Amino acid sequence: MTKQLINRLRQRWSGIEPRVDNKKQAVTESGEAGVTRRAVLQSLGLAGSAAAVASVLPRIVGAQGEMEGHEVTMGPHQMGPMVMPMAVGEVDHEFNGFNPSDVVRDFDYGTVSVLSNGQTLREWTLTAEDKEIEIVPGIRFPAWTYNGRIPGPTLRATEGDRLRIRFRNHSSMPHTVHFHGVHPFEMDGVPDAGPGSIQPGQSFTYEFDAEPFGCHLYHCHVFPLSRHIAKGMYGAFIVDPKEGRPKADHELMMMMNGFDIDFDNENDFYAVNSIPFHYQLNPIDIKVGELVRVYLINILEYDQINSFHLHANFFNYYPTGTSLQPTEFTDTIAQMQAQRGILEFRYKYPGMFMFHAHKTEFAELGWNGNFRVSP
Ligand SMILES: [Cu+2]
Repeated sequence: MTKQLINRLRQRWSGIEPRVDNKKQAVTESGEAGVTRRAVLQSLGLAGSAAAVASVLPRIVGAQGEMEGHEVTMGPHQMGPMVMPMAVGEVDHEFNGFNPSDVVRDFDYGTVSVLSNGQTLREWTLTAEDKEIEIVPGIRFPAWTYNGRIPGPTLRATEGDRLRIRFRNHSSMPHTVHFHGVHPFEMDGVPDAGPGSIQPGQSFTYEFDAEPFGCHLYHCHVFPLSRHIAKGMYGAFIVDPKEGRPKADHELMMMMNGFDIDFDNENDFYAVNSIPFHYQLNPIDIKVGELVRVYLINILEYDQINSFHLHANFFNYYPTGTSLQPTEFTDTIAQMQAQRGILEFRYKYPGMFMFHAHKTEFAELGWNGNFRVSP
């Protein structure tokens, strides 16, 4: 159905022919689901509004569509024909207040002090805010955020640290912060624990010790949970082992997510760190032989499973990051929602290497990036 929407809008405003055959399209268009989506779009003023959608859809071009009488789309690097579609143009990162090229390397260690018992204390402030985010050029999504960004700040600590997270709700809706990890009941951040849902204008300070070490996450746990997560209320929570991990040349946080821009409980775009195609348009620079460590988390709502595939390479995989020994040496892993893990790899050859969901529909709708490996 996502493709139907994209195809219909592509056809209406860009003149590009649909990617599916007419017979199949006719059948699906008469289906209930297609009607529903169209009705929703019309109710949102999108279906007939050139302003809202025309400005973006022509920029979403597909290799397959382009090959039906046009040249194959090339990536910005011009290293060869792209086998995935790509977005042309950038979103307004300044308007959004965050750029995925920064988010991927942005680890927030908090304000650090030492308690009288010698324990390290880390303090953060998380503020819930309603905010519009430009997801693809021309389409702004009415998001709910932590600190005005999606994902929220990547909170990073060491096992055994005391964590103090002041949560302020400046949003129009009740929210919480639910951490994955070990903590007392009243710190669980669900509506029936401790302070419960934090109402607009209220605040609460969550405090607990960081355990166990691993690659974790936090998210709002107010119901309807799917809506609170799909609107953008989540972030990474990384706990390093006391003895640390081997020094890596690059540490990257990748949160696999998506956006349901017409609120029909189906995703319309997919991404790592929120902006579809961002790392395809802005490759991540690494060098041959360097150790790359990726903290990978799937927060995707509505779809049952997500995946990560690395081109021309294999990686060691540490599920949930809770062991220093990898369990798998592979080039593709799958994660359900909230499943996460750590990937480690080095590139043997220079070049432009893709990484993407191996649920290829997700890749075609934005979850696609590149590592630019230099000698
Ligand atoms: Cu919420």
